Amino acid sequence: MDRALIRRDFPILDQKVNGKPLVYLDSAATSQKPRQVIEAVSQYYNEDNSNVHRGVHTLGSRATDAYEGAREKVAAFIHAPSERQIIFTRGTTESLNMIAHGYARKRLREGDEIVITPMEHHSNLIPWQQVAMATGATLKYVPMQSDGTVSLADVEATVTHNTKIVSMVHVSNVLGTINPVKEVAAIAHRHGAIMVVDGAQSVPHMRVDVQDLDCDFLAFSGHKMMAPTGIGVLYGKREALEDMEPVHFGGEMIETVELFRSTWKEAPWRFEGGTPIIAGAVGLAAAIDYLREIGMDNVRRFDAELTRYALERLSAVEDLTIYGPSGERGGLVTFNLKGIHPHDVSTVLDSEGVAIRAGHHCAQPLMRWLNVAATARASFYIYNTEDDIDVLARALETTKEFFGHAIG
Ligand code: 7TS
Repeated sequence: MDRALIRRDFPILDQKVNGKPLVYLDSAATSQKPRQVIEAVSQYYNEDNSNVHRGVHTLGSRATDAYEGAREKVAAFIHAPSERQIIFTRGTTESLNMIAHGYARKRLREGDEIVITPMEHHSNLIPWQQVAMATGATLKYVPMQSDGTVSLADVEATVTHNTKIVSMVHVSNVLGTINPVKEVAAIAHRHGAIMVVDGAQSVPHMRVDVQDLDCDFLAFSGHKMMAPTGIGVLYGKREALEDMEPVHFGGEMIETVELFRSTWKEAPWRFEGGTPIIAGAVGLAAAIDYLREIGMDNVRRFDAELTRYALERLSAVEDLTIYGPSGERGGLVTFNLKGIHPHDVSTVLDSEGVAIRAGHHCAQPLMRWLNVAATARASFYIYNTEDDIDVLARALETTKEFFGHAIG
């Protein structure tokens, strides 16, 4: 596979920003979309658009086939035993909230424990805070090692027989840490707890096999894996889905409705109240086709190679601190330039055409753990090249010159 060829599939990358060729290094926030995905969505609206499940007309069945076909594609992509275990949601945040409010809130009692880590995105933290407050359960944190990893010994020491839920990010959106979620799931299960995996940064970038991980729930977003915004996935084991209540009530999810009570369809449809995100699912199916064509092992290799190159190149920039583990990590590099606020770094980089993200990255407890107010982050995907990293490194030197007085 040739990165230059892949890049040509992404029309948005072929533009100048502030007079400079665009270098897009913010894929952890959202990825760009290849024309194959844009065309699939456009074709759906041009030729097949209709509501699903209720139509007896031709367009209605075409839309239903496209939507349910996307579900099968997602199931195969993460190796789910059945497409009935795939619930379409708006994204990782909604998926995690559905677990917290549809599953955990009903089942947890005072004295029960929910175990997470300090590196969680707010989406895998605030829903658990809410559940803990509503049920009297306790929120516990597995401590982190100084390099931003989690040790299995610490997981063993934190999880007890009172633990009902362990929820962990697979790949950290700030540190790039790849957590051993398969081993953590085994520990959780030994204590009778379920394992929830936040796959927002892993599913787009590596092969994720839910049966191999043996997780009970997996949440991820389409927009970080080349699909449109507004579509996401919640995978659940059959038993876990049986134990989960819907959180969205209304059309589409019902079996029979009487004046004072109603019954629900079976999973996954009982969890998809209202007209679903049909065009989003069509786009997600096209994105999966695109990723499978490249091969997830190749995607992972590209990320790893580029990250190695970026770490090497950025280590050579004086006064730059890089956060996160030095070994195996996801496709991103988070850093700070001494004496310069990351928002200022990002502003100067933008004037050079380089798009990175600055801020707390929806991980304020992690910022406190790192003892910083904010960081800058460059994140990669298969359309990035070593040239992009070289432009970033040069633009960081320009930033230092610009703020020379600040470093002094
Ligand atoms: N979990 C992780 C690990 C994430 O990185 C994100 C989004 C989410 C959950 C939430 O996903 P959403 O699609 O529901 O918003 N992360 C980022 C980021 O790092 N910068 O912008 C969004």
